[in-house]
Amino acid sequence: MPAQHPCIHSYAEYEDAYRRSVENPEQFWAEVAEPFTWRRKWDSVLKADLVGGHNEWYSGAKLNITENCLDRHLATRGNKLALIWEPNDPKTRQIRYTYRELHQQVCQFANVLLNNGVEKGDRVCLYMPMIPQLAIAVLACARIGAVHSVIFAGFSATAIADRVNDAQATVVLTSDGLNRGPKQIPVKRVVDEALESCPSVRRVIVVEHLGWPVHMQEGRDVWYHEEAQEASKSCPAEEMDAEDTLFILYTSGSTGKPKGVVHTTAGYMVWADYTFRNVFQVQENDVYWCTADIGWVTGHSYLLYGPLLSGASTLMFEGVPTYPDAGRFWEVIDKHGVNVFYTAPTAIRSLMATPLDNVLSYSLDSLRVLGTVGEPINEEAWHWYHTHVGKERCPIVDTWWQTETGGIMISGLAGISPLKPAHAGQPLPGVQPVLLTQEGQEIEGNGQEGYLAIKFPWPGIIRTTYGDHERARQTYFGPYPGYYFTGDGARRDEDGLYRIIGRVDDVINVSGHRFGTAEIENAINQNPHVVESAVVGYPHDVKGQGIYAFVICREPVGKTDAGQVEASIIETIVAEIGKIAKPDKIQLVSGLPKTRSGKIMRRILRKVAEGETSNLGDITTLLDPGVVEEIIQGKK
Ligand code: 6R9
Repeated sequence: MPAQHPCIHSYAEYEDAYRRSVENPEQFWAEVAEPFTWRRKWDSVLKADLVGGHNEWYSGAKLNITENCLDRHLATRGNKLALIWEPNDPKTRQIRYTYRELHQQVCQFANVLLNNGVEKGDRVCLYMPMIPQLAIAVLACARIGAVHSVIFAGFSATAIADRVNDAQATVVLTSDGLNRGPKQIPVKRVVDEALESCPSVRRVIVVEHLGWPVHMQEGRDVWYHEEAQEASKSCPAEEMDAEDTLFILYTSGSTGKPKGVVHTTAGYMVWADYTFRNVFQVQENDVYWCTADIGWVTGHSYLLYGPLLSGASTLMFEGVPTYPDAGRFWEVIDKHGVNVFYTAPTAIRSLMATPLDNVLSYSLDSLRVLGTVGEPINEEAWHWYHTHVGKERCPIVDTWWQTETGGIMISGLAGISPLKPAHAGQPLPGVQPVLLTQEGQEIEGNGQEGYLAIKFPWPGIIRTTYGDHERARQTYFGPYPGYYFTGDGARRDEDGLYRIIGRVDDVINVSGHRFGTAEIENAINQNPHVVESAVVGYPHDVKGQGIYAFVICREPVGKTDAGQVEASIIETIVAEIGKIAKPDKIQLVSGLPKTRSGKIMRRILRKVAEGETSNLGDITTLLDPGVVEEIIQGKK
């Protein structure tokens, strides 16, 4: 029998674990790590550095994360379902893999990678649909010590190329096409276009999914199913160092290009498992469903690694919440008897907007725990979720965390912590949040608001940004040396529960996806009509935040041409980043509000976008206050 992982069962146990994690973090995290499968134990639990950002956990330990996700469960859970796959079209075949079968699939895929020359430390980019082979391929990379970097399959060719080049990936995994609701998308074609500017890539492995004919480039492209014929279903796991890179995941920041967030092996593993089991309180026979795509961090930590590390049955869904109709989520829950359901506020808000019958016609009896992630959940959406989905019997865990934190940081523990709508709640053991003033003073006491920072490392903390540690240092550890800076603002209420207010930097959160305003502006500025642009977020009923772009064109644009120019700007953004970054509003302007030193005053643009033009604050420092009036007049 594998050693038992400690799990919190009551509020008193939470308080006790929290206290121990602060008083003696090294002993606490050594105990949590103990039951995993280690080839060699660590020399030191933690080397902390919240100034330079060089944090290390379990240094000297040797392990492979897939032995912990798969091999160690075989004796006790070999015939238990590990992965349940629900296709886009409810009438087509589901796929189910037991732990034993998933282990074989991962080994086989790992052998295909090895046979194609992939070595430990090589970067492999995955641009794939939400099909079992994506989960299998991610684990196959980890099995042989290759670094996986999953790129969400909605990004454009240019965005893929940026990421592949930054990671200097040698191999790309993709498929012939993907289903998204009623649409089919030729994924391989997008990859082909991207790879025209990616000299590092020497091999593309294509998984057949739609059965579409695709162009295969001689000497570079191979079919997975042909390669798999020769590949054995057993593959020893590569021995990895605790601090060897497990994956890179690109995420937007407030400046320039997305950065490659790096997570390493042991700390990430311990954190993903510990947070999963304690937050969701999953029971041995539960079916657990996280609706996130594996292209985002939530899919990494809570569709794949967390559940498999804990030996849970995890459901993976290929489709979208509204296909074939807006009852699909609830249909899937009834069909598979889902007990724990984890989704995003934006999905809840979009389903709330459809007739209530869509949800009321399903029993949802199996549900016991609900969760949300990605953005603040407004009270209305919280109550709808609690009443109509949870039938007032299921606790909701509102989980705050980030790509950079590797796993959940602030959240209730299901059925254990107090519930308060729109509040993430209390920190998990090991997490020491503080509120800072802009100058970096810690704000004491409850009923306070400030910049959210973390004052002690936790096992899942970002290790670096790929190829550029200085960027990580400046972004996360530079603003307030000695603290990890989150970029979020938060309020600590009278009871000490945290409510996340939103980003305090130039990051917009659209449907739970992060975009830097600079990133979208860079894309818009590629359009030949455009001289300059400024992008801000504004409140949006379904997406949380919408994208509002103010654009200055080269030539004055008449009313009749405006539509065409706007369409062309949208086309540019779709080509540079992808459809997910399409602005909700574009306003063509003749100037932008700038200070005398040439800085765009986004504060004013944000107010205009929010429609709050009666109180713009002090605009006397502007170079040309006249542009503000023009912008207000032209507001969409
Ligand atoms: C996991 C994930 C991180 C940003 C984060 C914050 C926002 C995430 C939230 C939340 C309020 C929650 N965010 N969860 N805001 N309540 N429960 O979403 O990672 O894509 O990196 O985004 O999302 O602003 O800083 P990521």
